[in-house]
Order: sequence, then C-alpha cells, then structure tokens
Amino acid sequence: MNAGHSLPLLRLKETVCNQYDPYILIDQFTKIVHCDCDSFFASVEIRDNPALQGSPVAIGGSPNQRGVVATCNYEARKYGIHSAMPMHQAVKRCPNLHIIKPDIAKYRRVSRQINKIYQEYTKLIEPLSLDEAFLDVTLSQRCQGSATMIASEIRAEVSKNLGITISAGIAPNKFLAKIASDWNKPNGQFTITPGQVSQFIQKLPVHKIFGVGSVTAAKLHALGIKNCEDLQKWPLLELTNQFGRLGARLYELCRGIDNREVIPHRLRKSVSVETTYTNDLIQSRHCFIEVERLATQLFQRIEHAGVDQRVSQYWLKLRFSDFRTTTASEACSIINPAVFDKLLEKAMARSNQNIRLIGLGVKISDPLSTHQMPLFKD
Ligand code: TTP
Ligand code: MG
Repeated sequence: MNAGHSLPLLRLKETVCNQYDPYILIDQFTKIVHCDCDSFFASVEIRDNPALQGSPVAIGGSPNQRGVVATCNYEARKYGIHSAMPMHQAVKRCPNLHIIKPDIAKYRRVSRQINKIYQEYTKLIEPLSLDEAFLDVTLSQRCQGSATMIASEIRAEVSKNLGITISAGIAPNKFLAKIASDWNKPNGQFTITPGQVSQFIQKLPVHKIFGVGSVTAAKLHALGIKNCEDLQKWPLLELTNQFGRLGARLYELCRGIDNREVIPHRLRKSVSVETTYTNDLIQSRHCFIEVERLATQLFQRIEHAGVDQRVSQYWLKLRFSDFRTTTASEACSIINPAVFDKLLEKAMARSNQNIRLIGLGVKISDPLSTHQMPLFKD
C-alpha cells in the first residue's frame, strides 16, 4: 500500500504568532498521532490464550523469586495492581491472578507488525518503546487527510489484523498528543484540535507536563502552581530563575507549545557531556561538585532528547594529566544521579594524577529491540 505521501517531505508548515508572546510561534497545522497499545504484554498473551479473557492477568516474574509486575490487564488493575509492583503483593491483592512470564521476543515481533501498519499511513514514525510511537501525519493523504480518521483506521486495522487494542491521541504536537492518548484509555482516542489547545491546557495538572517529575511537581505546588492556568501567570524570567532551562520549557508547554519534531527511526545511541579544564583538577571533593554540575546538564539533554525512558547504562570518563583515559560504567535504567558519584570514586581510584577532563554519558537502548523498564528487582 501507499504511505499517502513520498519522501523527502517538504514540510509545509505555517506558523502564527502566539497571543502571549510574539516571539513564540505556534505550529498550527502539524498533525501528530500518539499511539499507545493497551496493557501491551498482557493483551498479546490474552490474544494467544483467549481462555484468559475476562480474568485478571499479570505479566512478570514469579512472586517467590522477587518478581515484579511488568504489566497487567485492566481486570487486574481493578485490584490496584500496577506495573513495577512486587508480584507477591499483587497476588495478595488478587489471589486468583494469572501470572505469565514475559516473552519479549514475541512482543517485539508484534511491535514490528504494528509498525508495518503505521507505515501505510506515514513514514514519519518515531517509536518510543515496544508499544508506543509518534506518527506525523501532517502530509498524509489517507482518510482525506483527517488525523482523527487516520487514528481511528489504524486502531481498527491493528485490532482486526493483530488482535491488539490501541489508544490514540491526536493533536498539533507531541506533548499534547501523548496526553490525549491517555484521555480515553483503554481502546479509545481523543483529539485536541489547534483551536481547542488553549482551553484544554488550562486545567491540565502540572504533573502531566513532560519533564515534570515528582521533585519539580512538589516545587511547583509549593509555589501555589497546580495547573497550567496557574503556570501561565508566571513570566518567563521568573520561571527561568526558579527552574533554570526547564523554566523556559514550562513557559511553552503550559501554553500547549511544543516544537519537537517527530524523528523517524531515531538512531541516537547515547547522550553525553564533557569538560576539559584549563587547570587540571586535584582529586578532591571539588571533583564531585563538578560531576554534579555536569550531571545536571546531562539530564537536561536526556530530557530534551525525550529518551529518559530508554537509558540503559551510565558511564563516566576521566582523562588524567598524563593523558591516560579511563572509563567506568554501570548498567542502570532509571535516572539516578548518585550513580555518577560511585563511578567517579571508581575511576579516580585508578590513578593519583590530576584530572584534565571529565565526561558523563548514558547509553540509550533501541526502542524496538529492548525493553524500557526492568522486569525484576535486583
Ligand atoms: P505501558 O504502555 O506503560 O503500559 P501498558 O501498555 O501495559 O498499559 P497501558 O498503556 O494500557 O496503560 O508499557 C508498555 C509495556 O511495557 C507493558 O505492557 C509492559 C512493559 N512495562 C514493563 O515491563 N515495566 C514497567 O514498569 C512498565 C511501565 C511497562
Ligand atoms: Mg501501553
């Protein structure tokens, strides 16, 4: 089948001035669809064993071996079971829970099949994980160019051919499309048209904003900022004073502005930062402060690249005065700045020379070949 348009694409984007700030241009006509499969691993298993339909099902490790829940179907969620919960706790909540060991190779296969269906609508697909992807359908001619109808047709196709339900969000940008796909989950979709953005965004709680974790959310709450309407009252300068670079991002996002492009087949394998010092650093407490400073920069880059869910390894590089270079690394899939302290200690122990360069980085896993979260506790 035809993808609806051919590459290379000429992006015929039109922009209008934002009413709040004439320097911010809103991309009015981009059409993004965010697709997120419902209880993905569980849906695949139930599809392959329909006798499980209607029963509570969890995918994950054994309750006796410190297994955790990777995911569970919506029946199991009624018992309060959720991803990352220890399996023994899940069984306590729901003694007749069906537990199935994950079969990642199978989920990867299904993920590729889903991707093939997406490709019939657009080539601009950015997979985020095995069950999630952004599709830029701005120039797609399928469904008379209606992104809402494209989403609906994709969901119907995937359900008919692969037996998996998808929820979709349709919006003028990635940030809003991702929020919208959650709005009518499971097996639903929600559209935010450009004209609905400013009304939709007002009541959105700040913790729903991309990049706002629990620490930033707590800080915002302490400042009396609960939703985007509250946040919109803060001038750009004050937000950057309070939150640094994130402040500028908050200023845009709380107005529904997000100019990130859909990057097809993202090849980013790592994110890193490094500094070479004019005067070599003596091995001391000061090096830890430097590492902390670099880690802040690194995490901002990771966030900006939208790959925080796919970090798979941390590394720290030191170059000593004698130009010898050493690297220490550790597998880690969650954002945890403390890991760099440990790596610094390890790397410094390898030489007593002064330090001329510090580099920090993370490896990013391929969204279609590995999984985003650990399945088992240590
Ligand atoms: P999600 O899309 O977060 O969850 P889901 O698809 O199971 O449920 P829904 O989208 O309907 O809320 O994650 C996709 C898959 O990733 C999920 O099926 C299992 C896996 N996963 C883990 O292994 N561990 C985790 O902590 C999470 C959140 C997901
Ligand atoms: Mg999902």
